[in-house]
Amino acid sequence: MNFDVLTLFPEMFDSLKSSIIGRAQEKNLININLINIRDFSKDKHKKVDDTPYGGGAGMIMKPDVVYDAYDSIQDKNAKVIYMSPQGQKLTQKKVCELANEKHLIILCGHYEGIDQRVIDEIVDEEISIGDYVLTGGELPAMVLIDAVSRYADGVITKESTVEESFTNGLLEYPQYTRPEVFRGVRVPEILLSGHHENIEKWRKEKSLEVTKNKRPDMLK
Ligand code: 4GY
Repeated sequence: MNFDVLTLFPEMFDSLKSSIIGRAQEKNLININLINIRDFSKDKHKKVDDTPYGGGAGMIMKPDVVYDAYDSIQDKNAKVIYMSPQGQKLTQKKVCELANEKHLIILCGHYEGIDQRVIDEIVDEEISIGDYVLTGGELPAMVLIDAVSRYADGVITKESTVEESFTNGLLEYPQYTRPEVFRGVRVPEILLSGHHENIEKWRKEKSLEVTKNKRPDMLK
């Protein structure tokens, strides 16, 4: 799985060096290539934005600079995704679909956004991580990379992607580890029984109960 990220703030992606995604990169299970859009400014002041035609607040990212950054990527078959609150909502189903792509290019806007002409020219899909407005597309891009990378071979166990919440339409059952008694509360006795069938039955019941209580909308 290959990700190219077009951004004005590549340093924001440093957190992907940590934990599971960091390890996945070290093992070459995924590849994340950060492209600084500012490197493609032709201007001596490295200008990447300008005031909006028609007036209004803030700055708009220039289409020529964004296009040249995109054009520096050779693969014209890669899917180009623009992170925006106007996009289709990201779901586990969408994550799973994107995981089947070999190469994703993720475009991150900042300020008041990007000139519409370059969006229309290069973007295949607009994706939103939720109905709220952020200062840029970088955090959403990291959310997408994290969620999609979990499906790349070897990043996590197959069981973890198959048994998790949303995949089976239910929330996860509660989990416990040592000690057996914590602040006077015992671990559910059945989990200590070693009776795998009963444990599986209990977990299914708990999944259903948790979903009923926390996300009744998921059962409708
Ligand atoms: N929500 N889901 C989101 C966002 C910030 C100005 C366009 C979101 O995906 N992206 O809030 N993005 C804006 C900032 C340019 C993107």
